[in-house]
Amino acid sequence: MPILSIQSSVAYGHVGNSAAVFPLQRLGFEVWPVITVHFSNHTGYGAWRGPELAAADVREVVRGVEERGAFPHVEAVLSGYQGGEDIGEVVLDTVAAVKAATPDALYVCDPVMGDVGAGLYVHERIPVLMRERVVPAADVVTPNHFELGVLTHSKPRTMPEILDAVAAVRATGPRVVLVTSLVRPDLATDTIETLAVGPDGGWLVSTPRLPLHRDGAGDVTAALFTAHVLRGADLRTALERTVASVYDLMQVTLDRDSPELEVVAAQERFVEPVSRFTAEPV
Ligand code: PLP
Ligand code: PXL
Repeated sequence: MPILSIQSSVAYGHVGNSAAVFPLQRLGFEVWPVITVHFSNHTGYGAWRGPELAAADVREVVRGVEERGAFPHVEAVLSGYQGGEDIGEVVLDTVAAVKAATPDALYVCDPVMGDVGAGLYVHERIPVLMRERVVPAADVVTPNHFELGVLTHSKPRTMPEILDAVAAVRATGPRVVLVTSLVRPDLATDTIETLAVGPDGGWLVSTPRLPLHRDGAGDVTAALFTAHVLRGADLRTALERTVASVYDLMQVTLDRDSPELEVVAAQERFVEPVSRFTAEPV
């Protein structure tokens, strides 16, 4: 069943829907992309061209999809980079309408706001909306370490602090929290962790930190995690498969010395990752 994916689109490179749609399709999912911005490239370059879509335009596109009688078929709504400050309201209304048609539909919110390196890179009102309205409406949220701090007004560093912050997010609504790009000061700097916490507990995966950063890795992570959850994988398996594929994608990108995630070259790795990482309970 289809995934309605509300995210940015870029012509050059791979972030937002331009990172998420193809891996989902490669895994066999039908995807209906709704775009929130149409940029030349991601904002990490410091310069880009193209419009943020007006909320009214995004709403029109969603309405047209609904008018096809399609909402009863939607298996999940996935949202990412929002662009304008009022896109959050459109996402919330879309989720409500999809859930009215399909109560079991999943809402996966990637609360894209920034990262440890760049800081906050969205309009200043977005964190408030995300914290107070959007995240509470989600079934699954996928913040990175920095965004977990923004959502909880905290700077969690140690594992107990991180688990407290995750519990605080879960208390607002979401059943599952996936935290990406965890960097703990008490851990070797060449290690990166990914944490998944659900109703039955939490799992942590450690991987080597590859010497590159590429925007869009979080978007691919959220997409793959959504796919594995929809396929019925338990939390641990969904986490392990997601991390293995993203690690492979980073490795392929590094091998090719590419400025952008090599989502096409790495396509087999979404289906059959080469790496294997084992999650430990936390
Ligand atoms: N996720 C995984 C599983 C990784 O191995 C890496 C880099 O090695 C990243 C993400 C990249 O992290 P970031 O986007 O925080 O630089
Ligand atoms: O990867 C997050 C993201 C999504 N969409 C756009 C971006 C970024 C990060 O910079 O610029 C347009």
